[in-house]
Amino acid sequence: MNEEQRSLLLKSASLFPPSPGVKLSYGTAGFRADASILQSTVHRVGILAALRSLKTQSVIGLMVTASHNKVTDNGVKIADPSGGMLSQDWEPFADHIANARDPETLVSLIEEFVKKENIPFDGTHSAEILLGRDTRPSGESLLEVAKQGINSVSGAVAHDMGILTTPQLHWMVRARNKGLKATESDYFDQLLSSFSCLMDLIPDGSKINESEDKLMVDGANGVGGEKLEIIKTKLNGLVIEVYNDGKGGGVLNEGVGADFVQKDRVAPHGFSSIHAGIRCASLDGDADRLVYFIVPSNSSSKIDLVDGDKILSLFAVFIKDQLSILDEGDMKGKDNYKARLGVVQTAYANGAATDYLKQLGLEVVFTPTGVKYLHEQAAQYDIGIYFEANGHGTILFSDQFLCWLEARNNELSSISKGSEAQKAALRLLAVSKLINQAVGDALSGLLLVEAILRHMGWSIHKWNALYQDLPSKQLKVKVVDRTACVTANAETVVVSPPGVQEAINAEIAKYHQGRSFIRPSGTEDVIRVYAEASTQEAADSLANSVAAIVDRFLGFSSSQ
Ligand code: G16
Repeated sequence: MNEEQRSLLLKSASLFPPSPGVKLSYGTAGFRADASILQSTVHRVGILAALRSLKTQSVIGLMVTASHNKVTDNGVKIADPSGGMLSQDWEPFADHIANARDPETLVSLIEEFVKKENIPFDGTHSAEILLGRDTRPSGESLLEVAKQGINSVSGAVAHDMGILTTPQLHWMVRARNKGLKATESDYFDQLLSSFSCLMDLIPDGSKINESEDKLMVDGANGVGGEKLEIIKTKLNGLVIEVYNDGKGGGVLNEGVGADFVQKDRVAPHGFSSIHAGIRCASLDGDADRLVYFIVPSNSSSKIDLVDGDKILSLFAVFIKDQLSILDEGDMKGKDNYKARLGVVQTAYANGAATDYLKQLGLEVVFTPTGVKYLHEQAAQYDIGIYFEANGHGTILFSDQFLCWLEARNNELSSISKGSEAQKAALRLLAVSKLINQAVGDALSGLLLVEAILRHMGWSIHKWNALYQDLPSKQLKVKVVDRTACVTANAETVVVSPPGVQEAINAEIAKYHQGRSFIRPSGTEDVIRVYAEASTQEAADSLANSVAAIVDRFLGFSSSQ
């Protein structure tokens, strides 16, 4: 690093000193905390984004968002050249620089890392970073701070893409690095054209009941509702009404949004028994999660939740069907490519969902919570579908499979144009364009769900009846230090503190079909508890007992 660069970094970093006593870690989805203490972190992540771009010689994304967290929180995360999450080998460096106590320590950490990673940091290489933010009030000023971090690296250029959903920014980064068109209107065009292609390929006779036609969407008072308003008028054959679009004075994620709906099992603000039986969906604050639900006619009851597991199951059924149509057509063809289809879940997946997917004959694998883990695993297949129960997920297609599919479609269109096999190939190609392959995306996921329901001629009730969820309950417990809880085996076993897992096992043994696990949250300062059992009462009771164990071993009373 030359002197000029060093003094640029020192000067810029001295403007954003870290908040005393704050130690942050690049968690499940980047850094998250109360927005008031994030300036120094965001500035340093700006520097990190520039270094990542120099190292990969590709466009990198930086998103300012705290997704499902409360409105006063904010966060920052990096999108890698593929559009996916920051490579996990860089996370320790992210932690080190975020927690460096002064500009001098920060610069020596950078110097050391640049040398170790062999990053071209001599001012002769350029770096490019796309910046986005959600609608949080703190977003605009934090994004300016990120720009200052980026500008303190010579040769680095920041492009402010404005207010975006998180998945839009990831999509743009992926598109830019593939040399494709990458503006917001390109994103909308791709979604709209592939959706309309799927709608055009719906088999005759699978028309849905007209009264089922309307979709009510809860926009979480965030950016997703705003973007959905833009595209909904251009969707042929689908009527969407957006509630909680942020313009009516509601607060982001407060009593609204996918996280609230999925965890509390109640209808979001604005939804009542007048919506009973209608197909409803909910996005989270930055539109990277999607769940569906049915409001009960009796306002005191819980909603019927159609969660990420059911979305995964719907996608899996559809894709499996299309692959078998293609296979039948292929009997006559020369090339019999056997696509490997796999699904990825986490410990939060309802036991009934996993059983259902296995009964379909699918390969099901588990990873810890966090899209970065699921995504990596799904990329091992020709078609990998991953979903967390909370509504985060997408479908990945291998380049090799897509190449084969394109070729097969061309061949079929010359020998049997309009055949069922060719339609199946076209549908799969359309799915690969509609679904956001960079990261889970509530908007593109919603359009795919809608197109598949039309294709099947299914109502939300029929979809929901694919299998019946085992009753479950989620709780969160405030603890002294959540990092003291260490888990293994895709978060199903607690390895530390000693004795916790044995105590949980003893509780589980008391319940028929009982299952429970705990894990430290990566986005909030809590330990999460999940429990499942044969009745709701039993699941609630198991969750409460396990929460009491967490409190006993890790809670504030344990430290006295
Ligand atoms: C983020 C991650 C998700 C993960 C969630 C879990 O979601 O992107 O993959 O499921 O955190 O949060 P926690 O670790 O607190 O349970 P989001 O929507 O907040 O970005």
